[in-house]
Amino acid sequence: MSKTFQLFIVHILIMLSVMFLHKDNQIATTAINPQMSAKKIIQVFKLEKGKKSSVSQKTTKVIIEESKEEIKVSPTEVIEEGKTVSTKKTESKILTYDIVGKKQSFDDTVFSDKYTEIDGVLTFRGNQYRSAPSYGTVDITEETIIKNWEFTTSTSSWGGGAGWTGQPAIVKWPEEIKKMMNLKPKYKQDKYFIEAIYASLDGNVYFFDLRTGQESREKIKIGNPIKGSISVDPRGYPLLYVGEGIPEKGAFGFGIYNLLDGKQLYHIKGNDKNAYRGWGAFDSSALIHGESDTLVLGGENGMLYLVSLNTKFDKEKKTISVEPEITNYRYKTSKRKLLGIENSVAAYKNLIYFADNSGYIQCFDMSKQHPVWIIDGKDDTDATLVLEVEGDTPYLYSGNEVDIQGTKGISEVKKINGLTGKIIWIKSFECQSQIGEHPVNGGMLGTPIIGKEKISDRIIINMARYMTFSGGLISALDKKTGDILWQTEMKNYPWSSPVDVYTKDGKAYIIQCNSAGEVNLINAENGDILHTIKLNANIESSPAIYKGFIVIATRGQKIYGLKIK
Ligand SMILES: [Ca+2]
Ligand SMILES: [Ca+2]
Repeated sequence: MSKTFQLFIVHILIMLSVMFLHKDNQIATTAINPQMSAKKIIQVFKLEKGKKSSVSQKTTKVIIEESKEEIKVSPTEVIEEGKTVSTKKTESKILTYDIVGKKQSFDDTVFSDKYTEIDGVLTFRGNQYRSAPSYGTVDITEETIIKNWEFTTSTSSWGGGAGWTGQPAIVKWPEEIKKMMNLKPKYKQDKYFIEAIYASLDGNVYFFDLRTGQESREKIKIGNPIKGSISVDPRGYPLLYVGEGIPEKGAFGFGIYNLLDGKQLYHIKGNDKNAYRGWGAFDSSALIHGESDTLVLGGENGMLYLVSLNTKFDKEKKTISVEPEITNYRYKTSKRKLLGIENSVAAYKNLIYFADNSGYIQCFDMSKQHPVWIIDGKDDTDATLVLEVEGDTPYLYSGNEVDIQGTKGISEVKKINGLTGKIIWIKSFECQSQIGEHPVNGGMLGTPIIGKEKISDRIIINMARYMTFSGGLISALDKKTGDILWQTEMKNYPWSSPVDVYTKDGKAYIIQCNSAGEVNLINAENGDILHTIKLNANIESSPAIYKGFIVIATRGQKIYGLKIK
């Protein structure tokens, strides 16, 4: 490449980012959020000549001054150098924090676009953006759902089947790994074998042949009921990560399991002297950054976990071990003081995103180990944030529950600039809630869909207890404006996340389950319900889908294998 051409490319890039940021700014001035005060945005663009590399570095400075807004978005400097995002510590007075545990560097933990090296759905919503709950395309001719198989779990104090978020993993193992594991012999030889792995409220993790529902190996007895969603190592290593939801038997926390023999390799106790809260559950589904051998996880004790796994996988000897070293980010907020991360953290490069029971949404820089921004999400926010990169900027979508607000309130769906915390738009939905000793909250508990292919202009969200006590809503919102493109009301509410599937031509369908045990197939272009089948009980958990094969559990002790036709 000639120097002139390089400069030309750099200029084009800068022009594009100027246009993009200005566009962002324009949207902000017409934002629907009534609480937003006038903002002054100063943008400074500085061009630096590349030192060694042929690619010039781009420096973008975004300073946001706010007069009245109660939560101050701090001046943020974003410098893109290769893969990492460089940030400044938030100046918000709402937050005090420190880093505890082992002092270690996570400079190499920079998530790339590709989450997993193997096929399948390996963590809650499939990737670090939490935007891939289905794998592969599907041929849809009849627009119906059929039941392939069902399996009955045992029970614990919390019953069986699965609860919220309760998404299974679906994995196509590499041949060499398959042969090492404790699978039943016939599956080791079967090159079409796909494994579905489901953690149950009964305290077990079950393994199935996706096509038949037959158990593909011995279950793993965790002991404590599991509410959250398991993760499988995205490197294809035989490692399983399981967060426990309810203390019932033995140590309570988060376990790492060896899938060669089903044995526990390591356990993190959730009730930790370093945590500000004693509740030790992990509903959050782990993210693994394979290259740097790092695990990232949210805890209901209020701490973010940054873990060097120190994995040793000897393929010759067929052994695997981990020796975790744990660093925690812990914080307190001055206003609402409810601690606990129940959502599964999202990641963009070195930035980690999560929300908490107080409703605060945060961006944390793993490299600098400081919070970058914090904003008020209005109310308890357990639904996992989803992320999409537009140009060079990650945007988040989040929605809150109706919980702290009382029996009636508003769920706000927000689009947020992931670099600055600036709110792009807000859309409000009136919902109800069951609060008190046995809460069954309304508002947003399902994780939104980031539309792709023919629905790439929209996100799909759902609402529990919408307008009425038991009602539900599923709706498509314009990514740019938050405008409602369609909305479909349901008699029964969804805690279960909607899942998007696509045909080879990019036509989009949605699977949406609800509290009456209904599984709906929905046309993603207009919200029409095309087909519904009814399972035996309330579905709180979120399905995972592999090439049209749906795996989903109910609160009624059942796990199902379904198929879209
Ligand atoms: Ca919560
Ligand atoms: Ca809640």
